[in-house]
Amino acid sequence: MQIVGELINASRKKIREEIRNKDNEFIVQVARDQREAGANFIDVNAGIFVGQEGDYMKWLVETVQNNVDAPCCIDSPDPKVIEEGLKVHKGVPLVNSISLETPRYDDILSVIKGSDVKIIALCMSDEGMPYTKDGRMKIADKLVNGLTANDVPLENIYVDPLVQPIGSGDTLGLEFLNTIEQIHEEFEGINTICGLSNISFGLPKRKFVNQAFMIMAITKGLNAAIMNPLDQKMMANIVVAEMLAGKDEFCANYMDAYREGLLDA
Ligand code: THG
Repeated sequence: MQIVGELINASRKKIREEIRNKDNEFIVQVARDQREAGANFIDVNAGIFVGQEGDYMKWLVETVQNNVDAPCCIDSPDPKVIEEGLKVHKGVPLVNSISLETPRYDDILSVIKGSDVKIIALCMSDEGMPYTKDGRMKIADKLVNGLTANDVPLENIYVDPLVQPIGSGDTLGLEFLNTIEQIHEEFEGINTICGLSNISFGLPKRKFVNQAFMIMAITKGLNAAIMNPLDQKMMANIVVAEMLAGKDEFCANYMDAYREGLLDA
């Protein structure tokens, strides 16, 4: 599982204040904690700062990368903001995200064309959010084919079928899970990703819902997630579920995690 630490997101009250204050120390600590807990990418999102989002994005990428050795997940629907983040980013970032919406599709494509970035392909179009597997696959097919036609290799594409709250429809969990399965069947070597905690929106005790959903998604082949890596039970579940799903030769990762005390949560 490739883990994208979600905590540096301006929709969170404390983070919003510390971004507004440009409090280096606080942001660096949140980045460092997530990295040490096992995050492979640090998500940075300044989405609520309309008009200044690009400036804050630049500051976030620099602040994180000057202090923590990790690539960022540059999280914005605005191509201009992504461009600002890319200007200062070192190494290979994860761009979050392209979708089929106009003009986002063309604009993001022109920002990333010719570079070797990794990119999230979000299953959203001008018709809005798809609810069924078929609706999601129609968008996913167009996005993946469009990206590969523009020389983005499958290994750099992360399809996000868009997790929607289970509280808003009984079958939304299954439609998502079946989409993950079909994407891996159709495109060998591609990645799938999601904003995991969307599933539990509006429910109490969200951690349990998120943890169970992660295990179910691993059985369908999910191999990346935007999530809270500081949830130790979640991190332990991932190691176990991947072993049980046949992704851990000789149980080596499981035994490493055991020795490192990661299964004591
Ligand atoms: N897909 C893609 N990108 C995404 C999402 C997605 N980026 C944003 C989001 N969804 C994933 N990131 C977060 C970040 C933080 C929180 C949830 C998702 C979070 N939520 C608490 C809540 O909702 O209760 C906030 C509480 C607080 O203020 O701390 O922390 O789906 N490609």
